[in-house]
Amino acid sequence: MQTPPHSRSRTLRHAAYGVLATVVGLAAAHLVAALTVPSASPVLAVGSTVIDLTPTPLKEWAIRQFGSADKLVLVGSVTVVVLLLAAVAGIVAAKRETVGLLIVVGLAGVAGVLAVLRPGAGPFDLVPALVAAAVAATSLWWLHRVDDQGLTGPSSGVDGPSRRGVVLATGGLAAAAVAMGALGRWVTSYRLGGTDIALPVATDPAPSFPQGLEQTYDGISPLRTPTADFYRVDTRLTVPTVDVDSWTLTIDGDVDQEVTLTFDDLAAMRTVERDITLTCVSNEVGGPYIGSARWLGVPLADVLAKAGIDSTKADQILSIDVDGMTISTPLDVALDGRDALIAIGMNGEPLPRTHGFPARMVVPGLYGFVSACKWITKMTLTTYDAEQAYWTERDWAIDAPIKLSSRIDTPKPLSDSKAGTVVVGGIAWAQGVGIEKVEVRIDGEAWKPATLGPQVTDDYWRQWYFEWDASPGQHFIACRATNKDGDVQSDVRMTPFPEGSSGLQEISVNVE
Ligand SMILES: Nc1nc2c(c(=O)[nH]1)N[C@H]1C(S)=C(S)[C@@H](COP(=O)(O)O)O[C@H]1N2
Ligand SMILES: [Mo]
Repeated sequence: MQTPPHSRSRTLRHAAYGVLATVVGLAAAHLVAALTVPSASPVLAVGSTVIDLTPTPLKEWAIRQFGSADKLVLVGSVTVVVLLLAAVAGIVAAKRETVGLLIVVGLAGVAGVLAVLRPGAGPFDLVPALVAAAVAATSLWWLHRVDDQGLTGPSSGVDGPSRRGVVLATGGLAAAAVAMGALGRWVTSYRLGGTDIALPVATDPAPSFPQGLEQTYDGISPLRTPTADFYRVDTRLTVPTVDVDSWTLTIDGDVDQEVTLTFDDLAAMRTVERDITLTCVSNEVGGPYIGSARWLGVPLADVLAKAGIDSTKADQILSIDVDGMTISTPLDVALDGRDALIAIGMNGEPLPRTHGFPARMVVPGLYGFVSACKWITKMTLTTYDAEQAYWTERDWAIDAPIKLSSRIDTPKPLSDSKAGTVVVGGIAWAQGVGIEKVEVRIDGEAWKPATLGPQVTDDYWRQWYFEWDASPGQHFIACRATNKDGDVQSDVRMTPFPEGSSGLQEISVNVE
């Protein structure tokens, strides 16, 4: 049996009502989320959950297929599925209004549940979904009233419902959706500084990343530091908000010609992906100011070459951030072949604002205060005699290689453990050289070798663990690292000032 044409157009019309009502609801929710909890916007909450649940091989496939557009493809697919269901809701609502409305509310409900289940979410994360449900259901209900009125009202005719009424209602709702969506986007980018830029696919990608020991042994730092947990050290009280469209990076001073690059210029250059461990000079032995990430960036040498530095007399790169903060880097060290980068990506995302959006320097093997300039906007080729950076003026060292060191992550100092096998574990680092060996010492006795975790790169920390047969009582645990050159971590205690701490970490624990 063939569907009569007017019935088919009626079905299509109601499907469109369902889609429109849902879009209006999502837009309203997006705006409310932008003003409260941006990540609780239904599309994002569902999208993030899908990303988290996507198995790694599928994720890697998507990244290979779509490159940096993978998130776009994902959010797009989620949207398509939601809108198909919304169309079904619209069609159902034409016959059984309550059921249709319930489907719309149910869709929003799923988003709400997912938003509340997100890590770190609170009850407020439910609000955008509630708004979506209310606005979408009300819109659909209202569209039905307009549609009915058109059908039975004075102007109804061969064309079906009052064209004017329906056109005005749908047009008005569509305009409201666009306005709320755009406003929500603007508010979010205003509040977050708009770091949602597309990154280039690395010309030279890093190899696949091994599984870390943290999968097996609780308490050891994850092999890759989640961006949200990455230590942050800078002189700022508030984080700079940089508009990527007007941001530029200038190379000047003792160069052949001054050069200014836009973000797009930079992103269009050869990009490399590198696993590198950053360390802060203020880290005490055993301290927290160390983190490891996968960085995407342009080799620093390529950036400097744009300005031409073959004949430079400079011995220093003086980096300047968007607020005039200065950080110096020894030029010969930066150019000695190590993977010095102007980084624009961290762990597969644009740099977060706290870590230097849109671009920062990363130099493996140098403490952050003489290399890792965040929010970088200028590199001046100059000499240490002519100009001094912020920390140089405060008498910190100018050439500050990261010292070979190690840290006990578990057990925690002064914690209680049960007698029997206790896993002692942590990390060790020797950027540029690599870790050869980590040893553990219990109660001042002989050093015993720990088992090392996977090797990532020599610029990356190494996890380790040691199975200790613990007897009741108070015990002291120490660790020390040896690098691939055979150098053993120094037991000479030095303070972070002026060139980084040294010494061995030794903790006391209680065994019951
Ligand atoms: N603009 C700017 N960049 C900066 C700093 C700063 O204060 N301002 N601090 C530096 C220091 S001391 C370190 S250890 C690293 C820390 O980088 P992170 O906050 O991304 O971990 O950034 C470096 N870059
Ligand atoms: Mo630092």
